[in-house]
Amino acid sequence: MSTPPASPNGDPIVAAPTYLADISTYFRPDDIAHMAAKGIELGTYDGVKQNAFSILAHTSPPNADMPPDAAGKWSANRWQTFKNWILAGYPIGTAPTPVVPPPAGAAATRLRKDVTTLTDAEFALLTTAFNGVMARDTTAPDGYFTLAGQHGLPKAWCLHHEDRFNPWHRVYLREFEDALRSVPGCQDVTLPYWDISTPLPDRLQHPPFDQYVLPADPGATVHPPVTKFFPYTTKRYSAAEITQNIQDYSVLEEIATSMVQSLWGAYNTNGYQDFSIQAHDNGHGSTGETMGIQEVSAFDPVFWFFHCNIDRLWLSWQTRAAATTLDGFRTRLAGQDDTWLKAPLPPFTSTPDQTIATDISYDRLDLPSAMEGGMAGAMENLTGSIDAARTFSFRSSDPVSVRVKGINRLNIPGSFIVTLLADGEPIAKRFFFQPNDPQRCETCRQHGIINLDFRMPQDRLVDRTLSVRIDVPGHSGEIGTAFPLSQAGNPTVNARLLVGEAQP
Ligand SMILES: [Cu+2]
Repeated sequence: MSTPPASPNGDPIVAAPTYLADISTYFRPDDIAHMAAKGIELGTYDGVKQNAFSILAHTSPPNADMPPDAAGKWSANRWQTFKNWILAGYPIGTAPTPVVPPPAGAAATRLRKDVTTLTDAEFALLTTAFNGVMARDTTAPDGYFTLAGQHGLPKAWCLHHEDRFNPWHRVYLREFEDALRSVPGCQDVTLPYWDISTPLPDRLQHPPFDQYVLPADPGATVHPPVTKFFPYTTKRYSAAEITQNIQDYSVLEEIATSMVQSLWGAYNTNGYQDFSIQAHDNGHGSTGETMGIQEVSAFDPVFWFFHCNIDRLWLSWQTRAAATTLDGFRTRLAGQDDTWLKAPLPPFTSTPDQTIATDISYDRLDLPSAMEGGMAGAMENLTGSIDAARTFSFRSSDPVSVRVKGINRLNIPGSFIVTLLADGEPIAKRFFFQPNDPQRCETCRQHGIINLDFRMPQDRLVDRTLSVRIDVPGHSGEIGTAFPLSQAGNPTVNARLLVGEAQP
């Protein structure tokens, strides 16, 4: 695998380069931003392919005029690799799974598996580990009650709907996994995942994974105290209901859309994490009443398996996007603010930049084969549009992107559901996951105005009257009175066709 060096002078010639493993790392965020200003897209597979011969001409040593700075000039080897890529027919490839050596003295890389594929012996050990952590005292720092309480009540450290969402949860899962491994005999246990594209595994429907009875009041120590969660037993939907909800909330479509994003994006800007966060929120809302309530969601044991899958999906995207190293990851920011990479992840001591290259691995990543269906491995870049100088088209098969924009979530008391209606009939819905009192949550206040994106075939929208409804489950009944839009910031609805390159 290749990691972009500080200077390209040390590049070896790669005989069979691919876009994801090699070529995509050659364009620095500054290069991408600089050329984007001139209408040349270097941050995507399609953009680099379209401009390949021009890039070759401008980067040719020793008289290259691009990149403009001397330090960034391509070596003869890099230039030859780029030429090899053109000659090979622009292969996209799949970036290799990173092999990160474990820290000195540490155990081998942790391999996390699909919970349904654990052997009976492995599953028995996992059960022992969960029982062990759950049996610890409510005040033990490595006990289940304390660990789950870091997410919602009473600590509410969790970060959602912002850049640090995926990094924070990666560290959190590791801390939980460390606790499982501290149970005697369980030192090799790793946290498995529930692949949400498959039904809720039977293994998660029996003790100790089916529910958790809170042994103490998680709201007693907050100010003012929150009294509604004690006594409390976590509640989950049936496996059949979950499957239906996942479909109704378009969770798998949102995951698929997240995977083809070429940029990381910022929250509320199209990019990987925007769709990843939406898929996450909708997955929470699909899984259970408890999973839909931020204050207590982490107490439901399914939370850990669900989030392990979210982390697996993130690593899948990182791998597809050649973003498993910090340098590679930075190219996916394409000039956006990166100060968050050094921001804290309380209560943990690590920072987001330290979570990018991880020694966690998974038995399976979601890597659609680049060969299958030709362009299946291509990524889309929605932050821009297509140059007018190129040809483009609207195809009747292209989906429409509908954005419900400007929802003031701070006035909404808890997680809520936004339903899109056509001629008064619901055609799509999205779940938004947040605390019951978002005004008191600092990160919620910083991102108080939010957008929700829907994608759907044009024929579901054309010639129909669109409207939006907001419901707050647990308040005035699930299908009860809608939340007044005037109190939710009077959101607007924007629809646009996704413009495609004209096919030759
Ligand atoms: Cu979550």
